[in-house]
Amino acid sequence: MPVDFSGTWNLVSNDNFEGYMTALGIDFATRKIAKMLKPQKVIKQDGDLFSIHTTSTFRDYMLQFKIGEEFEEDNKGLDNRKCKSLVTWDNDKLICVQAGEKKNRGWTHWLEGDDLHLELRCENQVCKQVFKKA
Ligand code: VLZ
Repeated sequence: MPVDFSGTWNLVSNDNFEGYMTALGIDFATRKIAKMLKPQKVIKQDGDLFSIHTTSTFRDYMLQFKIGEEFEEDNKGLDNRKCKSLVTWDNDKLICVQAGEKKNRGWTHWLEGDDLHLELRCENQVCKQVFKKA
């Protein structure tokens, strides 16, 4: 296993979350609230099994998956569009492809020093988030 993402992580920067949410078709009022949030991620990594729990004062999102095993993702509370998701390793990066109605949808997690990085992609928009260990 290349790296361990396990832990509780607090958002410290969030670049172009607005663009990402707009690409997902999130309405204006929801975007206004969501872009003020400082979500926390609780990641549990046990071999090939992961859970990523993103929590905030407004909404929570829970994801569980196994590396290399495609699953149906409902994106409940986000854009509510179903997609087929697949998470794989690319060296020390965790890459998720979310195949569905939206082109180029997915995300990448990696560690840089003590920080957790996340790139969220949808269509031509890229959101860049950085988290620090709680
Ligand atoms: O994260 O795909 O760590 O799912 C934001 C909740 C959750 C705040 C964003 C409410 C999920 C937003 C990002 C209302 C529109 C994401 C994956 C990678 C795991």
